[in-house]
Amino acid sequence: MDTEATAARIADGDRRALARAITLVESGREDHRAQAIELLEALKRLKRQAIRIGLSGTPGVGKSTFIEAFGCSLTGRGLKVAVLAVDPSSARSGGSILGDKTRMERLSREPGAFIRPSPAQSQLGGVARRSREAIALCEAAGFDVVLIETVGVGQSETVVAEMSDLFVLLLAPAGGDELQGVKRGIMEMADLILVNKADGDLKPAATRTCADYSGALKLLRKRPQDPEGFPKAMLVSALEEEGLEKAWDEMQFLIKWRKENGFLDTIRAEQARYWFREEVRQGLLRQLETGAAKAVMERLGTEVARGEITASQAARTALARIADR
Ligand SMILES: Nc1nc2c(ncn2[C@@H]2O[C@H](COP(=O)(O)OP(=O)(O)OP(=O)(O)O)[C@@H](O)[C@H]2O)c(=O)[nH]1
Ligand SMILES: [Mg+2]
Repeated sequence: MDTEATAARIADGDRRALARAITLVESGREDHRAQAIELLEALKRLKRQAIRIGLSGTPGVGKSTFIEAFGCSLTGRGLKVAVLAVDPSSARSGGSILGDKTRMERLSREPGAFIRPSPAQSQLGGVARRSREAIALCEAAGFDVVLIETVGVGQSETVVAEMSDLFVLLLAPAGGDELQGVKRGIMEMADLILVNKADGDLKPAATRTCADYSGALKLLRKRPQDPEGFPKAMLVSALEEEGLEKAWDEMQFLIKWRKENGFLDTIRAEQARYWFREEVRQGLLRQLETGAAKAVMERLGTEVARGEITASQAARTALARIADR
């Protein structure tokens, strides 16, 4: 691969070059990894930035419908929109969230839109790196907005929040008056809660749910990166395309405020530091999987089990030997 030429094509907004580069960052092969890193370094020089919006919600809340409608409203404003997915659960049928690209038929036909389904992968660490790098590629390709979708079933929200400028939680109207078992930790990550399906018969329930969450958000500890009134909860209907413009206005307001107050840069800097540490951690864990490391662990483990050596002493020896290699 000619890195400079590929970088130039991506910078030009060439979709095929972008798609191929994403395939490259998804690859686990050592030589591909080296090429990917070189390409990302070259593209970093462009210093292009998109608004990165993380979007999470449990299955069925309307993520696909929302992304389709919201994405189209953005392309309608002349913005270029990329949609990526973070899906740690390869157990899902087909192993890809945006496998339902057909359900985003309208958006996928928009010339200003780029939709990339997630590959079937199981390991969250690998998915996270691939997603971060795909975001960087989309930014270099000149997209204005990158939407990162994840299905809200566990740790994937944290992963997505750690690579977004803005984290949106999509909720459906609750049946009763109880909060929908949304974990406090996830609420604390949200910048904007959108209660979807605020239409037809569901409207009263949606309105109640929205009021409940507005109240709950006010009880959270105030974060320095938030202007007055944030995080906030709002009503939308992805199906009837209601509230989407308002949601976009709120997002823009928040981004602008954070930019002007220096938080956007500090958030990104902290995220970069987080991912650097995370990759080193992952790399060290992978070292444990090598044959030599396994042999050391096995041998010392046996000695510990036999009572010949203490666990602490064995751990110290193991770390020294593995780090030595
Ligand atoms: N009434 C109403 N129904 C909606 C709305 N948005 C989505 N739905 C419906 O809710 C169902 C699920 O919508 P999806 O967009 O597929 O939900 P999802 O979150 O992508 O679901 P998964 O991909 O399974 O995680 C579909 O039948 C949609 O038509 C809305 O604003 N109002
Ligand atoms: Mg979906």
